[in-house]
Amino acid sequence: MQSRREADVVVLGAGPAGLVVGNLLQGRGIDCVVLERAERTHVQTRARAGFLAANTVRILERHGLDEGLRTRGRDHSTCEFRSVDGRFRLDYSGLGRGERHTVYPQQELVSDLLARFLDLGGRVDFGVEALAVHDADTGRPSVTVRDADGRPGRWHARYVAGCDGRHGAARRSLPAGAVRRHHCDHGVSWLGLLAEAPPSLDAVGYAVHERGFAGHMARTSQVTRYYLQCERGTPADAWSEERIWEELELRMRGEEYGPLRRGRVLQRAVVDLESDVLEPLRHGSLFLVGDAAALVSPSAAKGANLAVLEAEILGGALVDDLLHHDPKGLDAYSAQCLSYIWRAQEFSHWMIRLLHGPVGGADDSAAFHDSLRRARLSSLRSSRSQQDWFAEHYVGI
Ligand code: RFL
Repeated sequence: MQSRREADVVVLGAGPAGLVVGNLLQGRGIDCVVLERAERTHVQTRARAGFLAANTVRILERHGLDEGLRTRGRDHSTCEFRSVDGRFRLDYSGLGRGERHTVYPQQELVSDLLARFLDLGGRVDFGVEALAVHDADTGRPSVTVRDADGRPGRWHARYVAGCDGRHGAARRSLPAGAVRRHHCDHGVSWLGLLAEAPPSLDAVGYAVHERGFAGHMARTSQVTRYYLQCERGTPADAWSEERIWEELELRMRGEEYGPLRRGRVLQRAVVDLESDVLEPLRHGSLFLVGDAAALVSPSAAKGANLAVLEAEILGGALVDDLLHHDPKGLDAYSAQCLSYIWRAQEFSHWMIRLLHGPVGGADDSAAFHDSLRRARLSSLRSSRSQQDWFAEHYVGI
């Protein structure tokens, strides 16, 4: 027997996107529910992003969702590039629009958003998996679910906010031909690591090396994220901790610029650098938000920032429609978000070409592309206008 449940807005997924939408709706008294496949502890401990753009911080501030990041987040405004041509630093708070990042781990942001939503009286059903969105082309969509006890259920709504990521039910429920998927596989993979070690430099470190890219990103005073470019298909556990640190040391040129501060590897995962964009982001009463709308490769740390921005736009538009019968925001949602998404994609793509050599082979074309990459780094090092452009896009969204 399926129990019948209703809300004005059913939000799929309790990530940054779903919880910002939920907070905006709940804060205005709109009847909504968040359905989340995972358990609460999993959602609150999933370490992913860490660099929040200035605009993300402003959005969270605007809606009173910034208390944790204001007290525990740390300002960050320097990145350092290392390559065969030496190293240089950019303090981007003095370039472009003069903005900074706030370093605040995604799991902490999610925990804050969740706590606030629950304080406002919001409802999150954990352990409930959305299976499919039905009748999105009507004004009365529904969502079939598998409840925490394994039983089937069905939610009815006026709108569904699909914030359930890249492999969620929202994407799967789009009828063939309704939405176009633009996809790009960058042919590059990263071994993403979280190490129980203090940061090794007071900057984001990007090392361009003939053995492949290596990256260093602060998270907290005791935990640092590292990335190592690896061959496609490498299992996450293929490298011993010793090999990981040796490879990081080598690619980051520790001998020349100072050794890395080592520690236990707490988490590892291989990420294939891929990007995609769905177009349009609305199908009737179903809206795609965050990673469900577009996957941005982590090369420029844009994913969580876009998720928050799109969630604010959708949340505001739903409030206008449901409380003031003004559908203009919902009508404009897709085009407005797509313009931000494509700009973020363009910059992430540029970063990928800045940080990685040609994949596969050492033929003439590979050598040509490698020289282009060196030229790109060289103009970033020496041209003020290039640095301003970089800063604006690096920290902006
Ligand atoms: P999320 O965070 O994936 O949340 C989706 C939620 O939906 C749930 N879910 C379902 N619930 C119900 N029914 C279903 N059928 C469901 N299917 C899924 C999931 O359990 C989950 O809780 O998506 P959202 O909210 O769109 O947020 C997107 C961001 O999480 C993502 O873009 C970023 O983490 C990307 N990213 C980074 N972004 C940044 O802005 N800055 C960074 O520094 C940064 N670093 C990263 C990253 C992503 C990484 N990975 C995972 C590739 C570093 C890494 C390693």
